[in-house]
This record gives sequence, structure tokens and C-alpha cells, in this order.
Amino acid sequence: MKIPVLLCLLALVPAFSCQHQGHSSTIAGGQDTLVNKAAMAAEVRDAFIHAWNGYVKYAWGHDELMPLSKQAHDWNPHSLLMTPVDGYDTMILMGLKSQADSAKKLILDSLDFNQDFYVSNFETTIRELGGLIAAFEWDGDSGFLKKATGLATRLMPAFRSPTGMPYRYVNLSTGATRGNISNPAEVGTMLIEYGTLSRLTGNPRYYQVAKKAMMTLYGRRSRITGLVGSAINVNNGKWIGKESSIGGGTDSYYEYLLKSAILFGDTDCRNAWDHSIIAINRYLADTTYGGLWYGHCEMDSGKITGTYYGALDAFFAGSLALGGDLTRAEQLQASNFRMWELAGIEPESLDYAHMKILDGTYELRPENLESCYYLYHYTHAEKYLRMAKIMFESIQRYCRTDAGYAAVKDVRNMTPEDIMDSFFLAETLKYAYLIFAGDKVLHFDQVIFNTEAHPMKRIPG
Ligand code: DMJ
Repeated sequence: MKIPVLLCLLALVPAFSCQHQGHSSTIAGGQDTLVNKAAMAAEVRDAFIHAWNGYVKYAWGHDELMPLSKQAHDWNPHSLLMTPVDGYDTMILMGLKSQADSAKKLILDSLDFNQDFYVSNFETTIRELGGLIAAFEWDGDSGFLKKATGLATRLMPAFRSPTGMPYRYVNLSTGATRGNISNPAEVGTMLIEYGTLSRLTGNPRYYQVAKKAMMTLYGRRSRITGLVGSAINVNNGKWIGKESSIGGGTDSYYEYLLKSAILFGDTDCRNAWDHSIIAINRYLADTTYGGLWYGHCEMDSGKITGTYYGALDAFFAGSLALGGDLTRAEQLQASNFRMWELAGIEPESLDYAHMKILDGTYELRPENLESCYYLYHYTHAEKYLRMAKIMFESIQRYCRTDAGYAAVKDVRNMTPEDIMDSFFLAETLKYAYLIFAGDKVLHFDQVIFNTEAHPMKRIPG
């Protein structure tokens, strides 16, 4: 019974065939030999070592490696060691002892947050604060917690707005703020980090400010649809952009409602997620064009404004799975993989109504592999191992350089770009590794990942 049904489905769903060069079998079919998980985990680990070696050789002490020019890039006038901080817990999980030792020494000896410049509150929270907290959780050295607490103290002035929703930028030395026009992701992606810090330090203040920001934003949802918009003034709580989606600028707000509900047993967050997911599926889910996608609409009317989807949206299959909706999660992951296969690597943005690439950049993003990891965890279906293998192999093929891994300027011609973002080490390679290495390395059900893939331990009570 099983095989003919599967074959029929495959005939109806061309998206499940691997079309680009080098892959002749199907994802769902059983023609391939089983994926050798141990060999794949070793390959991903080697890829991490290669990326890290490039950083060590050409960008040591800086934020990021430029993998083509073999130079260093800093986000600010002074490095905040973005790559080592973001990549540290991946080294621990991969058992890379000597790399972890040298990264740890660099971080503990020279990471200094007393800097007179403005940083993005969101990026610094998810990469630096999240990275340092996870470093403490998995390494145990209190030096990491001290750095994390020092950083949080410097970021906290960002929340001093009339509404409690944070400003986008904060000066780490003076506490001055700027950027009152923000978005759901930058307002509502703090509670995993700040809440965990409260748990670790016993100081409830961190939890309180981050939760207030998130709940204030939730309170500003449309009374008609239940959706949030794209841009909000944190001084008066008025929406400046009313386009609603699950994509960039909104994504991790929804992710954190669900994850905070699970990590902290927070009933307000649970309630907000339960209501939001109904609205998302009612107004943004789109099955008109074959498969399941999530598009854009106007937040009050629910009127569709765009059939756009992209690399960032791909995280949502994982959130659907974590939220218990495995049916939609599987459908969306099939679309995610279809997007990946369109040019051999996923684009930043796609019009799914016409399967037309709108922005061909690939920034070494993790979300597609992240969702694949969630789906494999929940289903143990071999097809997700195959998807992950294909995605990882195309990164090897198109992004690997002699100094590290490079983003792609346009996946339609695979021209490389001189960027290796820190999330490649924090997220992309971590999720790829965890798919193949499995629960022996990290028990999925015992952690919640922040949006930068830093695993926070689930502590009962
Ligand atoms: C990461 O910094 C985080 O995953 C964030 O939530 C979205 N963008 C990047 C990765 O694509």
C-alpha cells in the first residue's frame, strides 16, 4: 500500500524531486541509500573548523571574516568579537576543545562592552547576550555570566521609552538611545535572553522589561484580524507600517511568543501565541498556488498585499512543528525545500505565485536547515535527512572558499559575496550538525533555542 501511494504523491508534487545537477534521486523516495548520519556530522564539523580557521587566520579579534578579500570586518569602531561569541556554544556541542579554549580566552580577556558607540539592541541581544548566556550554560565558567550581566545592564536603557517598547539603538557607554521607529522582531525578541538571565542571576528585572515590551506590542495588534504590522513608533505605540507577515522584521516576535511560553511556562505568552497563530493561519497562510506558503496582508483588513516569501520566512515550519501543528509544518517545509531547489540555493525573496526570484541573495542563512532539524526531530523521516544533506552539500559547493564560506550575491549565477556572517557558525552549521549528530549531542526537548540558535536549558519550575 505504502509505495504506490507515495509514488502517486510524488508525481503530483514535482517540488519533491531534486532537479539541480548532481542529485538524481527524490527526497521522499526510497531510491537512495540511507543517509550516513555519522559521516555527515563529521563533514559539517569539518566545515565549521574550516570557517573558524579562516576567522583565526585573517580576522582574529574582529567581528567577522571577509572570506574573499581575506580581511576582517567590524560592525562598530571597536570589535565586540561577534564571531567567537556567536560561535562558541557550537564549538562546545561539536567537541572542538582547542578552538573553544582559544575563543574563550579571547572573549574573557578582551571583550569590553564599555564602548562609546550605538549598537543595535536586537542584534546585540540575540548574538552577544544570547551567545554569552549559552556559553555560561554549557561551559559553566562564571566569567561568561559576568560578561552577559554587564552587557544587559548596558542594553537596559533601550527600554526606557514611554511605552516600554525598546529603542532600536543604545550607546553602550552613555545609555543614550535612538531609533523610535521599530518593528515587531526588534521589540519582541528579548524575552528568551532576558528571562534566562533573570533565572541565572535571580534578578527579575530583566524578565519584567522584556516581557512588558512584548506584551505592549501584542496589545497593539489589530482588533479586527489579531495581526501585527511591520513598523511601530515606540514612543506612542502607533503603527507606521501596516503590512503584516511572518517574515523579516516580524519573524522572531512570533517565535518568541511560543518559545517563551514553553521555556518559562508563561501563560500570557501562551495565550498570545494561541491567538496569533489562529490569525496567521487565517490571513497569511496561502494554499492558492500549490503547497502552503505564508504571504503578506494589510493588518486591519486582512487584504493580501503580496505573495512574497523568502529565506527568513523558512523558520516558520519549525515554529509550526514546535507549536504542535505538524501537518502545516510538513507542508511548509516542502515549500521551503522547493524554494531551495529553485536555483540550487534558496533566494532571499521569492514571489511564490509565479515561482520568480525577487532577490537572489543568499546570506548563508540558517532558517531552512533549522526547520529541517525540527521536522526531523518530530518525524524521524529519512526525507529530512536527505533535504539537509542536499542543502549542506550545496553550501559546500557554492559558498566554500579557501578562507571560509562566502554569501552569494545572486543564486541565479552563484556570484560570491565577501561576507561570512557570524550566524553561519552560530546557527547554520549548528542546525546542520544537530540534524545528523542527533540527541546524543543535545536533547531537543531539554532546550529552547534563541533566535540565533543559542540553546537555553529548560529548567522545570
Ligand atoms: C539571525 O540573526 C537570526 O536568526 C534572526 O532571527 C534572523 N536573521 C538571522 C539569520 O538569518
